[in-house]
Amino acid sequence: MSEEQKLQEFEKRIEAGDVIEPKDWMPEKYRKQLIRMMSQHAHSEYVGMLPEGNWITRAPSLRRKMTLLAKVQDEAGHGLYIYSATETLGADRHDLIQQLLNGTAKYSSIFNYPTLTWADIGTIGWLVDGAAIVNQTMLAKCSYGPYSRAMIRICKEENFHKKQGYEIIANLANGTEAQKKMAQDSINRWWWPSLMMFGPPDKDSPNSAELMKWKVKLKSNDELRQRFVDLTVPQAKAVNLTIPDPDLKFNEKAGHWEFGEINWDEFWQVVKGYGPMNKERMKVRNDAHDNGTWVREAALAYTKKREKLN
Ligand code: BYC
Repeated sequence: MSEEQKLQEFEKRIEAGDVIEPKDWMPEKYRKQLIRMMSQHAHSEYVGMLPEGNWITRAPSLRRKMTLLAKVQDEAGHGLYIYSATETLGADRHDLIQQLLNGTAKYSSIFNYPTLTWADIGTIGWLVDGAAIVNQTMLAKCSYGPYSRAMIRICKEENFHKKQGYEIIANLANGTEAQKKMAQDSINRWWWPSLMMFGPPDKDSPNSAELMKWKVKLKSNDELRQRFVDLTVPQAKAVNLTIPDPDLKFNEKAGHWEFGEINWDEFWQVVKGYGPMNKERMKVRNDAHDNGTWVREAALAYTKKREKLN
């Protein structure tokens, strides 16, 4: 079969809703797109541990500390599933991690903002995990089997993350004046960056057309962003918190919440490495990697010894 015929067969399978598995033929561009997107996703899970991780020692109760610890561990697990899934495409996990550490790989813009108060931990669970669920529920139906299966498990865990975050925010919103203020301030800072998580507007998204053609993405960046806004506005109202957008209004006819202009200059600045915390995040991730050298060496020595004994 010629390459052209293989491509036609592949596209027929995609059209029919087939799931593509690692040993199936796939166009090189499909493989490359998946490695790009999945590795950025895995890096986001890894770097995403940092803003919350620095609150583990400052959680306000033992219950909150245990929950946060479990959540941060879950994020590490998500990174590992997705790095494993990239290996089914022939990527080398060490190369990918090296790209993250040397600053040549992208990860989600959202993790370059600081966690200034305890309320930020609630807001991350509610808004950031909430946005991730909207995106990943779609990806759980994507055309590549290992990625879609990883997403099913990840979404289950993210749902728990979102609930714990919303519970923190609801408690603060029902608390003292100072607690309410802290919750509102946190939403004011995280709302717009959460909308940016879905990526640039469709008209400026170079990868979307190809990803949608191959059913890696089933919905566009703007469609998912709108769904997130529609789901989240009533949740904010339920706890009497205000979304920091004077242009927010419900369009009865369309059945959607219309929202204001996103600051795309800020988004691109953050993506290019000039966000409030980019440098700090990369330093901490590199330090953690360096400090873990002895663990990797010990694990390798142990494996080699066991291989000799067997
Ligand atoms: N941040 O053509 P586009 C979590 C880049 S972690 C940075 O629309 P695409 C959690 C994009 O990569 C879950 N970069 O791209 C963890 C592209 O650059 P390149 C995070 C962004 O791929 C811990 C360029 O802009 N979720 O939940 O079609 C604690 C043009 O964009 C961003 C995922 O990773 C961004 N926000 O669509 C708590 C989901 N947006 O590569 C929670 C998986 C865009 O061409 N990823 N860029 O140089 C996706 O669904 C898609 O990759 C995106 C972007 C929707 C993000």
